[in-house]
Amino acid sequence: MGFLQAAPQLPHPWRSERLLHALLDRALPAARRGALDNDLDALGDYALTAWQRATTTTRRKPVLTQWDAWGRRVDRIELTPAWQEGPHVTTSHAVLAAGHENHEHARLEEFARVYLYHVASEFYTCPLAMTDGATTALKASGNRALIERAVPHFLSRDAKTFWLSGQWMTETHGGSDVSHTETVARQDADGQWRLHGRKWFSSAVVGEAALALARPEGASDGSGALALFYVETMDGASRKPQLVVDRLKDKLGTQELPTAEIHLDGLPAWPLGELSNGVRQVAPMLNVTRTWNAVCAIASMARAIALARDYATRRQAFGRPLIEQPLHAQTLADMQAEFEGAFALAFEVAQLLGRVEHGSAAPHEAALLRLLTPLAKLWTGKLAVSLCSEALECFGGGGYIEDTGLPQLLRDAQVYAIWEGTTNVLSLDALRALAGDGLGALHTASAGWLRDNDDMHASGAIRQALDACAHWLERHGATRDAREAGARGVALTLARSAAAALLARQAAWSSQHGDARPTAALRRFLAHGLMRLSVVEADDTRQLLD
Ligand code: MFK
Repeated sequence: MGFLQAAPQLPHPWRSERLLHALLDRALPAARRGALDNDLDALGDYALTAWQRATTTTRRKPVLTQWDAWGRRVDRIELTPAWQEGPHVTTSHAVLAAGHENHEHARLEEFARVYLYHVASEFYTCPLAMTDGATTALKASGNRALIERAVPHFLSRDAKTFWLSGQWMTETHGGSDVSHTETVARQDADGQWRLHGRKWFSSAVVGEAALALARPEGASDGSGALALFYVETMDGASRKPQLVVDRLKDKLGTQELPTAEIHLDGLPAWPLGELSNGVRQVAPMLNVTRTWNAVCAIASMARAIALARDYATRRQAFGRPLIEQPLHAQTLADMQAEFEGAFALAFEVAQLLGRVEHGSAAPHEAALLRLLTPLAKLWTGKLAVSLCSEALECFGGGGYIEDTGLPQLLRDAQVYAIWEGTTNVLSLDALRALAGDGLGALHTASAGWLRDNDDMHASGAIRQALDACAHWLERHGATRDAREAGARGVALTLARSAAAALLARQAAWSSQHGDARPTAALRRFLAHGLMRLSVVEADDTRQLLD
């Protein structure tokens, strides 16, 4: 046999994870930091084993069986091994429970686990995100009866009592604009609400509960008239007959995740609060799932870069390993710098969420969280696609071959920019946040993040980008079309500016601890530029689309 290329080896996802170690060392009190180690190490072991399994076994997809041999409707869904393990892994590592503990670092400790578990979970993290979001929305609703009934299950540390929750918003009319929601809530004579309608993307159909938007019978059109309901899907071991699984979606990626089209045929439901303003009531859930989206996006980037880096040490071309080829090394370092910025922003959102929920945030931090959540989601979603694509290219033809396990990274990454709101919808959400005090909060926060770093070039570039955004908003603020047309440019510029300031904070801390790599990441990130503002020329846009 001739030459055989050595396959890439995944380094231990926790022990080799420099950024997460440094972040936790900087952000957590020593006792809390020490207590996390075993848990994160075990999750790293799980992730490593899952990668080895994925590259040595045939990939499976979930299978829906709608009818049994005797003609009974059963809607049974067989899951992949990682999904079958999901409840045990989640509860034994207290992934969700950690995030709802009563201290300001709870969310950071939760998302450190999510980051390590995500890729191995085969997107079991999707329903976990929604369960976390449902918990948050229920708590925000103040509905004691529903909180007492559902939250102990959602936060259970025992797989036997653990429940997953879905988030049923999207219908055939669309997922971004829910104002045409057709699902109707009718009240029985005995006062029980029941949902009738069709939900078009249900990613937690194997779960035990869901939060669903529906229009109370007789309510007016539009999204303001929608109400938010809590439903349960199971009757003991069987799915309730009023919930029918029509089919599983055939998706580009996330193929282990059984996303379903479903019918609700009188499913019992309980309103969370008032019988309108359901979008406002579900917003806490959206913001939590968007944080998950950002953290999961950086987890995918980390995996792609780890494999590409390892391969670059094993693969020889033109007489030396790829890692010693200047242009290949340059490409990998560019990816690393962008990833470090995205990592810093996603985890800052996680930390802020924890502080705001715990009541220990500084006065500007609620507005900051409101702005950084869509920014982190939209930027990391896009970046995951481009970095995973670039990583595949690092393997040449091997990156295009299914059983290397690599193409799946790119297919899966595409989802981050779509679900929980597309890049454009999130850019418009950032405008909502900027209509409040988002920009002022970001100015205040950036000044704090830059305080310990004396890199005048970095602070100058960040201030210049923030001022350019403020100026752009002043100039286009009064014209809705112009403001919306340029929203993505503003959002990306703000995301990059925030990331650069966060990198500067980490660089200052790491330098004091003898590590110059974050400073190199900051320099490289700044060299890629912060400014992404759009030129808004409505006439050109019209002509180009004619
Ligand atoms: C592995 C990773 C895990 C990720 C989890 C994956 C789960 C995947 C499954 C899904 O994708 S589920 C579907 C997710 N769907 C979306 O994310 C919806 C995308 N569309 C939007 O976000 C639209 O902007 C929105 C539906 C919110 C538009 O609705 P409206 O009713 O036209 O919005 P409007 O009138 O601007 O806002 C209504 C209220 O909500 C306002 O408050 P007020 O009534 O007090 O004025 C808004 O300020 C508030 N609001 C909207 N978005 C908010 C928010 N408040 C806080 N945070 C937000 N993000």
